[in-house]
Amino acid sequence: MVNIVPNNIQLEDDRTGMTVSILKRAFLDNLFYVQAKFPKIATKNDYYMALAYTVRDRLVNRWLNTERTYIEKAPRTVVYLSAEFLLGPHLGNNLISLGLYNVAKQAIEELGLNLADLLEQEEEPGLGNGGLGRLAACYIDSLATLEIPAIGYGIRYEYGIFDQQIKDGWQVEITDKWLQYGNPWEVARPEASLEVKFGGHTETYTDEFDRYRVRWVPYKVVKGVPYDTPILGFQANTANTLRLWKAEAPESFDFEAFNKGDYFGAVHEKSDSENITKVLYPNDESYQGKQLRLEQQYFFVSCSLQDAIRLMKLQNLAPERFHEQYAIQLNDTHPTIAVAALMRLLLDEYGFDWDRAWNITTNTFAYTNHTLLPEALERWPLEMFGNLLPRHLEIIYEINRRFLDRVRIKFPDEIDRLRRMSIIDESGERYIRMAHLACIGSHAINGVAELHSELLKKTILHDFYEMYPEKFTNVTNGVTPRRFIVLSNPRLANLITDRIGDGWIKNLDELRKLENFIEDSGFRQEFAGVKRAVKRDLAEQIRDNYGIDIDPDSLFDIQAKRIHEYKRQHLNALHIITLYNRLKADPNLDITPRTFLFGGKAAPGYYMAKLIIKLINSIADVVNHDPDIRGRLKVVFLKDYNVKFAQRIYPAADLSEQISTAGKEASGTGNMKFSMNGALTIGTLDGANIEIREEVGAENFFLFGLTAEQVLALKASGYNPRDYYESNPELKLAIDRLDSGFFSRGDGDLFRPLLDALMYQDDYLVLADYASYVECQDRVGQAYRDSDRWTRMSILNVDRMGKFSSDRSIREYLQKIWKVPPVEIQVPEYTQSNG
Ligand code: GL7
Repeated sequence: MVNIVPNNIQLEDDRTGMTVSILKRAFLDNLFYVQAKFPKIATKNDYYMALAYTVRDRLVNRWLNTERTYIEKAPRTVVYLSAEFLLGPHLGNNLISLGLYNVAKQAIEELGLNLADLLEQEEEPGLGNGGLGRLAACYIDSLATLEIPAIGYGIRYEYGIFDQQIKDGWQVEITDKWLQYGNPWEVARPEASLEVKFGGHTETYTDEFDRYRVRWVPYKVVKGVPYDTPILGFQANTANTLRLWKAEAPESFDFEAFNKGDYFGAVHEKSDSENITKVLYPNDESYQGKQLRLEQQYFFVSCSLQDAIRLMKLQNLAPERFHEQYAIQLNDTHPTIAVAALMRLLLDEYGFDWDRAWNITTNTFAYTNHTLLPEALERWPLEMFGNLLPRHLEIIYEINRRFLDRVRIKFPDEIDRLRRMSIIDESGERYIRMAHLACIGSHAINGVAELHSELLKKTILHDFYEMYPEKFTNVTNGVTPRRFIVLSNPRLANLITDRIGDGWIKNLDELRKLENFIEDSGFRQEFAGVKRAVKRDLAEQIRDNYGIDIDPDSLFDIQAKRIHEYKRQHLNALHIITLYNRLKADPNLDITPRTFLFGGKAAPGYYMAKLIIKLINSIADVVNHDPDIRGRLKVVFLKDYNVKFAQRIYPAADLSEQISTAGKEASGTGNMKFSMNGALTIGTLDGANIEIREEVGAENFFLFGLTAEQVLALKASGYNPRDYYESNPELKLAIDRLDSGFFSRGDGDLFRPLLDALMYQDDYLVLADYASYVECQDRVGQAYRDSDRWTRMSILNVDRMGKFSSDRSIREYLQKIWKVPPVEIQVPEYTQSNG
């Protein structure tokens, strides 16, 4: 582990010191006083908890001083509103940020324990589905590291993303009880609870100044209880807060109902309220128009806005300065109800007139779009929406009325444009279109990679681009190198630091200094040695967990991400079948040995994605056991892919599969994490792949497939997937073998739905891209044989990843959208009188 000696931190005493002996003492104290265990009877989890509290104790001083500074100085603040934060385990990350990793390791070892074991013990907070939620986690890491005043607001789901098991090759979902052994990183703040209203109706009245006002009379009220988690910057004193809201009933009993004898009803209502934050919706890139989901969204948004205003009161700031105080980012449309919610607060609770309220609102919000997939664009049935949020519906009508007046003026006589742009979709059953509300209520709109931002302007948000071209911008995604290199790949981090110092961790562009070492064969050997060692570790883990032997010298070809047809895990599968078929035809064929690893969850209701998992496992069954193959191909579907496991996967990859249909993957972020760890990419010109290829150089990237434009043109010209099947013998054989039941013990029907979709529809152009993909994979196989050349390409991938640090993304948001300056946090010595 890189030994980072904090040079600007002054808060050691005999309780919170950072030396080995003080840490040992503190650890044992926490085991005794917090976990109430002697070492003799302590479980591994007790030890984990004791260490977690020991680390947390060393964070609190920074955290409280950050909070205090923000209250005293009232600096402009970023608010990141996100329904998902896919944080991953905290312990290792906090050890690194504090510069405590090596000392803690030694302390733990001197106590006869093993740090890796304790790190493994942590249940990760899986409060997100995939890239979008993980992005939010990377962004709050960078905000703290860059010393930006920021608050993350979200939902404290009692059950995060489900745990995935595989039974007979199929995915089975298990509830994620991540809180069952306690969460040492959060602090409940019940004293700061707030109330959220739902349902009911509105009334008008005239206030004491004879003004017409509206009052919302709700049907029910739910309590929002904040749980705070410190988010510590790397080598910084800033510890920002992630505040997640839990729903509770306002009173433990409804006494009226109780007195009437309806005990059951009263208790039932309590559990009803608590349902709101019970579980994360496990859909990625699609929404279900479920009322509970809308309740979740409104619940956390309402709590967060009220909380932000309350903080302003503590800072002696009036609500009319809201937009000066806060830059609020809407992480996709999930929190977009905030536009109407802030309007309602300003109009109804604070008595502002419309124009003033609207000016504040639109200057506050900015909207990030994360997908072009139509099935992900949130729309709420109007009636459901109105029943749940009657006052917000009225406000949305008024926003829409005023907005359409402006459209009419800018584009006279264009009825169809009005229909297209209206917040209300009236083409059939009526819906509220959340993306339209987000565009109208925000002063900035961005996509998450260059191509994606361009496509937004050309396609789904084209009308809004014509209406407000000045609002549109791009901010290409980034990922934190702290978690995804320093923590997950310590061998690589040490090698880099050994050559260029540790400045790269905070300034990833410094990785370019590695180029000076590319002609140094000693360096290249060490670099290759790191990869080999990491692959060996993973191979060992796979042997222990799956009983499958994989060859660490084979090419590790990895696709790890949510399972989705547009991400085309089945294209990868067709390639595996093709290699298998070649070996069956000629068992002595000289091919590059490969290990294909897959990881990823399917949305529980997404049948085709689940069938793809079954397909991969079925292929694995045949390929791994066929003696003709002689171990030259291995296929493993790694169950329960999550952040913790991702941290092991990225460092071990030789080849990163980024093979989505061009135009479908908004950005991707796994692509960046793989590349940072020295994997070469096989990819389409999609999302951030394009920018990765620009950075690393075309010669260090394996490109294949149709471009986004060609995809559209092919579809427009009448795409017939069967033609590709008929004209490509290898493709035909691969599909025929699936169709014949060869990979499913004779059951020719098993994969029929998937094959039918490919042969008759193929929305994602799997067959159209097959030949190009296989040809490109052949080049990959060849290239891997020249291991020195491969190592050079791999080094250049690491070297040129500076752009993809989330620090760069955050700087762009700050510059283009948020305009929030950093605030340095002073941390005085801890003394009893502090506070
Ligand atoms: C996503 C995109 O699919 C992904 O390409 C992007 O990297 C990520 C973060 O911007 O956002 N959009 C989306 O709805 N999900 C994503 O992961 C779930």
